[in-house]
Amino acid sequence: MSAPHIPQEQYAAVVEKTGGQSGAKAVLYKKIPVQKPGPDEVLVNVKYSGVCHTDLHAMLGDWPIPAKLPLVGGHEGAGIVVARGELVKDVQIGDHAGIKWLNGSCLSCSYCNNMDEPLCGEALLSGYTVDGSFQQYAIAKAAHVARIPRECDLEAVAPVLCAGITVYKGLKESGAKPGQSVAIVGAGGGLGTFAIQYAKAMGLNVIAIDGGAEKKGVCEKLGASTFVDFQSSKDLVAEVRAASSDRLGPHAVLLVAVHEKPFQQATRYVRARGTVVCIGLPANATISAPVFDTVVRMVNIKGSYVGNRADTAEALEFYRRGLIKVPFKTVGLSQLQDVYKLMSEGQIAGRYVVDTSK
Ligand code: 8ID
Ligand code: ZN
Repeated sequence: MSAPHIPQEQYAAVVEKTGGQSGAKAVLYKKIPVQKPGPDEVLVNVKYSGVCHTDLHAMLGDWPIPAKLPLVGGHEGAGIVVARGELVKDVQIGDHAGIKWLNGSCLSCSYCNNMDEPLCGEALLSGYTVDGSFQQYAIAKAAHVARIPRECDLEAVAPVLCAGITVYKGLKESGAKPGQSVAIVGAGGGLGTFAIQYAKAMGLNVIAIDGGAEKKGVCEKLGASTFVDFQSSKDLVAEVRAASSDRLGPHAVLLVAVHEKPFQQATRYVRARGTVVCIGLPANATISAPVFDTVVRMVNIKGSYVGNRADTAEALEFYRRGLIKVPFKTVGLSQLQDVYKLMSEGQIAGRYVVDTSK
């Protein structure tokens, strides 16, 4: 096979300044140079990339750690390997591969050794500390690049690379077992819709919480047994409790919303001995719960952060087996700004994917 042609320049969506408004011109669609992979890296010709709320947080400067500038965001990039460094042996030119949030890690610290590589102090983050997948050619460490099975459609599989992996890991962290109930908060959004599908595939009963008729329709279609509307509910805590089969509340709660309030509510409706898993990352938010209640109801509150390489392979395998189907819309990379606008207004049911060729 002849070596793929790699151009000198490519189109990318570039953020030059964080902390501004999500309005016009926050993202520039322009040509930038194509980088060369280092010895342990691969260059992926990104075909499609999902748009995660994390990309919007990065652009707005919502979080306490600074993003690189100028920044090419994106961490749900699905494409084809077109070049590799001289040390890379197990990824071939032509392989289908994914640029995910964890772009690289040291592979030798205590966290990496124990399969907790997202906790590595040297972790490189796609679309945050290194350029990500909102460009036609992106780099990742070969050890971390996701191996996408050939039969998976690159457009539809792209959002699995963050949304899918993250909620799959969160559900495992929740300890919920087949037949038990899980409440998914923010269920109509990107992570939420994937969470409904993974939870269903794992044999869980899903209580979906989000707002509005469109999200209700999507959540029910994906398999939620109950939808609780946070915008119109008179007593959300009572409604969520009542939705579990024995009315004692869900065994687990997956928080993927981008507001602080639901983080405070969840500890009130989770059942005794249940687990609240925090995944969403609203700006400047804290989580607090009454100590008395937490103790005497033995409530477990924890965080969950993306997934390791094994979680990545497992989440992709659920997708390959046809168990995960989530609605998505595709637009050109040049329209990323419009996607951010809809996202900041809470208007997206499911995920948006950008096509890097347009
Ligand atoms: O590893 C991680 N922990 C990780 C990985 C990936 C993403 C964390 N995240 C974070 C993102 O940074 C973001 O903060 O998860 C959050 C959700 O990302 P997303 O799913 O990409 O966002 P979205 O598509 O905008 O969905 C958010 C949903 O929350 C609903 C909205 O209506 C929307 O559907 N929502 C809100 I805002 N407030 C709500 C409330 N009070 C609510 N749903 C229920 N109750
Ligand atoms: Zn993400």
